[in-house]
Amino acid sequence: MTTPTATRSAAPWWAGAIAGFLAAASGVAVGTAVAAPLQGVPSPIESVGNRAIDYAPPFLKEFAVKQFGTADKPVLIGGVIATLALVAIVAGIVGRRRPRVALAVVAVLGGIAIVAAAIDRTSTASRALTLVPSVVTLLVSLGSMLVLLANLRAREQAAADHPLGLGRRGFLKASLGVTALVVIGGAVGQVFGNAAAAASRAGIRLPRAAKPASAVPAGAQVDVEGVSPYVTPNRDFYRVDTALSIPDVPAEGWSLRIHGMVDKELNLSFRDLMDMPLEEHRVTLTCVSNEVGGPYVGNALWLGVRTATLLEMAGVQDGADAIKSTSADRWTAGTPLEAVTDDRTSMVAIGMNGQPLPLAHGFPARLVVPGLYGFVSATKWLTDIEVTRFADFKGYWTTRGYTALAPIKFSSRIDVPKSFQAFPKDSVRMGGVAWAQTVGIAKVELSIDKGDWFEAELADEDNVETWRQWSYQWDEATTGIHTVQVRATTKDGTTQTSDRAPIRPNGTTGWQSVQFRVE
Ligand SMILES: Nc1nc2c(c(=O)[nH]1)N[C@H]1C(S)=C(S)[C@@H](COP(=O)(O)O)O[C@H]1N2
Ligand SMILES: [Mo]
Repeated sequence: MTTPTATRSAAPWWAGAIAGFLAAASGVAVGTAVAAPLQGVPSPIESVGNRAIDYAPPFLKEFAVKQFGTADKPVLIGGVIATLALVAIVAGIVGRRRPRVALAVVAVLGGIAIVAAAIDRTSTASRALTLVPSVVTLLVSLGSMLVLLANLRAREQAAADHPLGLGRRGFLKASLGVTALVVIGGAVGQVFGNAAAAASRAGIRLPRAAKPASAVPAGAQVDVEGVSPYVTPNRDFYRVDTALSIPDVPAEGWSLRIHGMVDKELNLSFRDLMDMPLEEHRVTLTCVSNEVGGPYVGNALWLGVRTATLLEMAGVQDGADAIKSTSADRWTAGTPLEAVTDDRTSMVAIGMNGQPLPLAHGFPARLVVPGLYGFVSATKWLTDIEVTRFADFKGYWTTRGYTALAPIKFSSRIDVPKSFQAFPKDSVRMGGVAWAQTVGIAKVELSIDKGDWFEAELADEDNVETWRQWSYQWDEATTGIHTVQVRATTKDGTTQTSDRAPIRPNGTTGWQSVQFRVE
């Protein structure tokens, strides 16, 4: 026989690619749909992403935060999906001739999802329930791959050889069927989410503070367009955490356990907290990942109970030097006992700028500790405080190349000018913020074109736990391109160093400089 068909050519590669893609997509879509209504159960893609976050080397995390900022999460999810799609497509192409190889690849991918789910710290449901979506994903993907490949091969061999082969048009029909699975699964997955926490939050009316905050001093906000608002609105407040999907924690059923080296263990409900003497304080939070001049700093009005009050109720025993706080998604931070019991206003906060905490900022409750970077203090979705010793544990980031103790390095920022902003010659107005939480800012200095340092005008101080604004009007401005640099001095007389320190292990230092134009 010399006819070309004698080579028994397989189905075209693109048909195999479609089969592989659809097999993976159907499994993921159905698995996601199954996970969606199960409260506290991450979807398979999220579980794989969560594992990637925890195992990623610190430099990769720094790269991601720097390159993508708060968009690092969608980028990670996109990466997981793209990798999965690529592997599945190749498996489908190979599967035209060697279906067993394709099925084995699907089994391995599904296995990875199952293992990721089994060790996903962020799940707040039982282990068994947490495994359901990934097992479903595996089974649906295997089934889809089997049906699609059988129909591809049915084109070249007698359909009767294949119990799953539906004939010549079988592949098209099967593809359409699997596509329907993908669409329906995807749609169901979208509908649910943080439904329980959102509903809970909507139903909460915060009580008034027994000790309300003083009014913001009228002169705390400088009158320079483009400078950050003195109090950061919730929607603009920076967000940094390891949570791919925001933990869904309704206030009802939530409790805060305070235990460890205490005389009396406490278990407090959200009601219990609301019924305690609440205080209100403005505190500026800062992330260790903030580059000099960066955006990961924000100032809010927090409503909550002093941690000192709670720890006094529990009775701290001798020998303790730390608290280990844990979130609903099992993230941890270690904070010096001193910082949560001395006279700074550390609190378990339930309100932010007059509202219940936004879901992304820790609803129903979080820690706020003035003067310490968020990774050693600001636990969101807080569920557990253990009084303990630093010698006996390490917080999440401390096991990943960051220090155990991390006071905020004081800093200053230029908000105006933005890079290459143009000013008319007769109104060169600059401004920004400086912070030295728990110490206070004494002075902000500027240098233009590397000239002598001179003092900017300081806005009124609110309290030493918040940032302070500054402004400067350059009256002798000359046309052309200029550079402005900023540095702050604290009330205890230390001036910002020009030495550049990287983010890891405990925060950046250096002077910010910005180029601008005068016309
Ligand atoms: N549960 C949990 N809490 C967390 C984190 C986290 O990853 N998980 N990140 C911390 C870090 S690094 C910072 S800087 C602050 C940021 O708080 P924000 O997102 O409300 O600004 O939250 C802290 N609390
Ligand atoms: Mo952070």
